[in-house]
Amino acid sequence: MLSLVLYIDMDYFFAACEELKNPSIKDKPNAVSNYDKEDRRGVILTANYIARRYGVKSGISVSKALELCKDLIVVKADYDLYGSISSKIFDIIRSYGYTTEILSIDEAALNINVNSYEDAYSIAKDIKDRIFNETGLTASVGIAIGKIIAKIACDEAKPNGILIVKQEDSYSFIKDKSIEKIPGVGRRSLEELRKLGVERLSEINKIGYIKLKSILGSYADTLIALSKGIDYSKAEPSSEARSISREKVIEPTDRDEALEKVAEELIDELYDYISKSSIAYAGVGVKAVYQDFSQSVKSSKLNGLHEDKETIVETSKRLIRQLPKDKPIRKFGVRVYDIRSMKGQRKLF
Ligand code: DCP
Ligand code: CA
Ligand code: CA
Repeated sequence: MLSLVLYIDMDYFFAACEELKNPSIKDKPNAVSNYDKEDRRGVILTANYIARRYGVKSGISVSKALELCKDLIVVKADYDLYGSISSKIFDIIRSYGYTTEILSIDEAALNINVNSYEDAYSIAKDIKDRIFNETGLTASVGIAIGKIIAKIACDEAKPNGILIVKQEDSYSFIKDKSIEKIPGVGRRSLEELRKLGVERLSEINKIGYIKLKSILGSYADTLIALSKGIDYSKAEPSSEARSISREKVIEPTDRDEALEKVAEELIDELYDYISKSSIAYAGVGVKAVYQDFSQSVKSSKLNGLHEDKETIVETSKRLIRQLPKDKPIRKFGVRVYDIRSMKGQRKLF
């Protein structure tokens, strides 16, 4: 049995979302900024791979970007769009049932136990394909013994690739990496290490331990191990419960019947999604947001896993009756939690 980390990161995420919204910009250099194109304060947040060929990248000013690529299309960031696409992607990733750590709006790490590297590749391919089929976006995946090496492998697999670093290749893969490429080494530490003549990871062993510790703090031990090809870091489950939800702003109401109707609508949508994705659930919850923005949540842990719609409908009806209704509810949501993908299971039998 191989205990591996699968690291997944979306390709040019914000710009890829913008291409979904407006496909006509897809074959042109484009970038996303926090301000309109004309605005002098604008900074590039990301760029598609066509624009990157001109040197356009996150962190540079919009005016600098336009100097590098005069035809660059600059789109103002639409965080609502990125957030909703991101939750859809994490729903898909979580539905596989592996211990999952969400690391940013567009990346996650999963602990996978497999019998072979071929199996690990199949999982990566399957997740990538499902994300692509359901959102139209490409992701890259790195697989290795630990989270740090897997992330670096993921970076090297970009765009739209899968890179597996086998356990026995960890050391040769990592030892000559530029320290700039190692996640978790901040700009300050980078400068200090460079001053001491360290450019590649294995060179950190030239510096005394005390000195290294003064630069990197507790991360020094992790990096020393890493420089020898050892990486114990695993996905740490995100505190956010594994769940899938739908919610809606409604005509303010305090009536059970009105809420039941909204619940049915939301459940139609939710069930459509989970049945297509072969997701089973072991809990159902409802959420009410009141006109004063206070919230109330009720949930019910079920006996074992369920895959039907009726249980969600009946349980949420019961939970709706338990919600305080001393003030009108303006937003209502339904969720299923403790979810599990039944896809793998079916394949096994
Ligand atoms: N982002 C940002 N500010 C930054 C860096 C990134 O707002 N300084 C946003 C825009 C990115 C998103 O976060 O689309 C994800 O960041 P990544 O570092 O993963 O970069 P991309 O997904 O854009 O590109 P890549 O294909 O290299 O992962
Ligand atoms: Ca990304
Ligand atoms: Ca990322």
